[in-house]
Amino acid sequence: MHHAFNSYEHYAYGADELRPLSKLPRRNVNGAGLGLSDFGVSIIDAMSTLYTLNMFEEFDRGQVWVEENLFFDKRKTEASFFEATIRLLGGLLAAYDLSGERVFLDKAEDLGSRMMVNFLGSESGILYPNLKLPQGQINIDEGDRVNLAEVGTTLLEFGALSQRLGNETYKEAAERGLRFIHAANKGSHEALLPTHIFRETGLPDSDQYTVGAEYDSYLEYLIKYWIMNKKRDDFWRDRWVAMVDDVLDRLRVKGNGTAAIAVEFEFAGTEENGSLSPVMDHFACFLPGNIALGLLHDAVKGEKAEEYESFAKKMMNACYFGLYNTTTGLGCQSYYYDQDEDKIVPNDPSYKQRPEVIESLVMLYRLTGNDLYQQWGWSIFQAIEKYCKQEAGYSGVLDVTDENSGSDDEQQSFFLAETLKYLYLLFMGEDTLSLDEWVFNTEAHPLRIM
Ligand code: DMJ
Repeated sequence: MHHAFNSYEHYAYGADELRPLSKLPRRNVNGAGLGLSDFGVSIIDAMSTLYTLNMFEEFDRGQVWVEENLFFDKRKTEASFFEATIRLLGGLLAAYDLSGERVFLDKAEDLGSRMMVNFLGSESGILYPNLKLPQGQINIDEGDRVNLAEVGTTLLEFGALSQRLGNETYKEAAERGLRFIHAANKGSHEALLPTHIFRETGLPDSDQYTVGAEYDSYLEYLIKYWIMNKKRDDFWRDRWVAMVDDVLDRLRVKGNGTAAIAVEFEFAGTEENGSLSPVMDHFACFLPGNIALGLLHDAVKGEKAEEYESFAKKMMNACYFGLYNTTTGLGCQSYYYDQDEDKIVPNDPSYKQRPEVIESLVMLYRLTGNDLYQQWGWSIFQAIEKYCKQEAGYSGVLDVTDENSGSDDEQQSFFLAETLKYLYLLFMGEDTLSLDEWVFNTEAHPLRIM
């Protein structure tokens, strides 16, 4: 973290990210759709990790930067609502919860209140995903089609904002669209929705089902929101259980434990046009950890809990061995499991510093105490040291199957927020950001359970 963040401070402070090879600032974070331009994303995303790792000098400099430079009424560009929520709003709220410094809550309130227009513009309450700051307008030409990760990843941040401000408006806005989606699809026998729905009706507009990209954090937040609200509203837990059940029924792909993966493994594939294809992307690997988190909080009990735990462990195998069993020991972005040949074929061989596998290792380690999960995390860390470390910071690599494929010249802000934080947590005792007291948003920003 010292090497990554101090390099960013030296070469790119205030820009969204560092280009570690070029030693230049990267001015635009390309997340889902539109980027976040010059919001100092790496600073805000790093704050909760800096605090957790006792890097208080860097944290204090970050606070000064936020006080002096972060103004949401001055930006001219559009931003992604999703990225602004998870990186900026989540980062500010976590910095507030950890440090108690009021400026972070004030900035979160300023941002959150400007984002409200994206909820209020639609009759269903399902949000418009393109954020315009500072004009505060929705783009009514965006079209009527939205993906569930974008519309469903709001509960924790807007819920937390409401709790801290004592103002229900934010939480109600976040809940309204999701309750609408549920009501609109109630007659359907399946809880798992496709990746896309219509904003005005909440009904499906796709026949693609996945727990990976475009869906992931919608599912992730249901159980986390239940936990964040001290398990008082079972609606959210019940939605999560119904969806996980559907994943196990419909998307489960079983491997027989030979060839590339020498252990029993299972994963959630992708269904399109009614047929299941055994493709696993890195995003989907949040799920073993998310299930482990639900189990740590007794979201299900008895036989169902046993079934969930067994699936989570086998999916962890599929994530670690399927993605990370490579020449470099770095994880590819996605793979295809050739069931006939019983072999793993990387689909996209790039390594993008993603956190999901390490996040799940932390949760499974906390659930089981099995230090195998630490060993896997340690070997990922060593591969990062060997292949990603540059003179300035850390980059991704172009091809994990080739030791000499070269760097992508990007140090992702989520590498600071998530990948390094989860690696650290994997080797700390369970009292460090205890899961009884904290819930992590999808960018690994810890929010205090209040
Ligand atoms: C992060 O911004 C978040 O984890 C998000 O949920 C998915 N994409 C990246 C990391 O892969």
